[in-house]
Amino acid sequence: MSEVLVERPRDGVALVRINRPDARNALNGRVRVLLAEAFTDLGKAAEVRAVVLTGDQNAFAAGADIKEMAEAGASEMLLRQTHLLWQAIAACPKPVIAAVNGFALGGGCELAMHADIIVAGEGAQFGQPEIRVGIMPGAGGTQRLTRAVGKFKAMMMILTGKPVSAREADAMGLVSQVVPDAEVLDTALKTAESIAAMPPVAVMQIKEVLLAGMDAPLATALMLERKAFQLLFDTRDQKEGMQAFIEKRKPKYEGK
Ligand code: CO8
Repeated sequence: MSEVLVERPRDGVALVRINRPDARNALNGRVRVLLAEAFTDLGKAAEVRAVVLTGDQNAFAAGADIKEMAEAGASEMLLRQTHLLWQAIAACPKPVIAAVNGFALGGGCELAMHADIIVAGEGAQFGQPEIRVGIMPGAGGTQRLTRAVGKFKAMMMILTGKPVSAREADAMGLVSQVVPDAEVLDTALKTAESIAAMPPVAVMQIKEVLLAGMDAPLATALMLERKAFQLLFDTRDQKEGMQAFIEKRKPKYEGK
């Protein structure tokens, strides 16, 4: 069976499942290629409006595959060009919801942070333990984690390698929602389904502006927001949404 499974469990929703249970879903090269391909395809598929990314009950992903890196040299790591594979996930224009049970460590925590929303089970653990195997985060951990939780929590996690519980992650702003372990996937799918029912152009503009704006000066970010807001007035879905409100009926969005 493939190490990454792609399903369409609900209307407008794709489910991407990492499937290496015997290795705690460690991200080997093959998994990363398959994830990049899946997100590239789903990003282009018009009928897909939201994506849920998950692992299994024990692990979302326990990091990059240590056995594949242990003997590598610096130039070999450079030539693997893995940042291009991560970029394919980051560039997905559709909202991505990480459904996290169990371990989200190292590259697994970084993968979860590529998502737009993180639903965590009560037993989930988030951490950047790379320091314990002689390295440091290499797929955005020093940057995305710091942007999410601030310098002091990020330094604590990355310098000690100690994982935090789902509740601690929630308190520091690293996850969107904590639910009982058994409800993680269903909660993520329901959230994806509700986003999939929203006007898709507005959804994509919100994701693009929010992420691009985080890295821009405030005035530039506000301009990005204004332009995207204005652009939406050229969509049929804006006319439909407002007309439906006025006529007190449910809107029917077309994605145009
Ligand atoms: N890589 C390779 N194999 C792994 C990994 C991993 N990250 N994690 C678990 N496994 C394997 C184990 O080796 C074991 O295999 P085997 O049965 O053949 O011995 C199997 O999965 C089950 O693991 P455990 O027996 O250890 O299971 P436990 O439930 O007792 O423990 C843990 C689970 C706590 C997750 C433990 O396995 C662990 O500590 N794993 C390593 C976590 C870690 O250090 N992650 C960071 C890796 S480095 C990284 O992610 C760098 C990212 C940089 C970006 C990428 C750029 C290329």
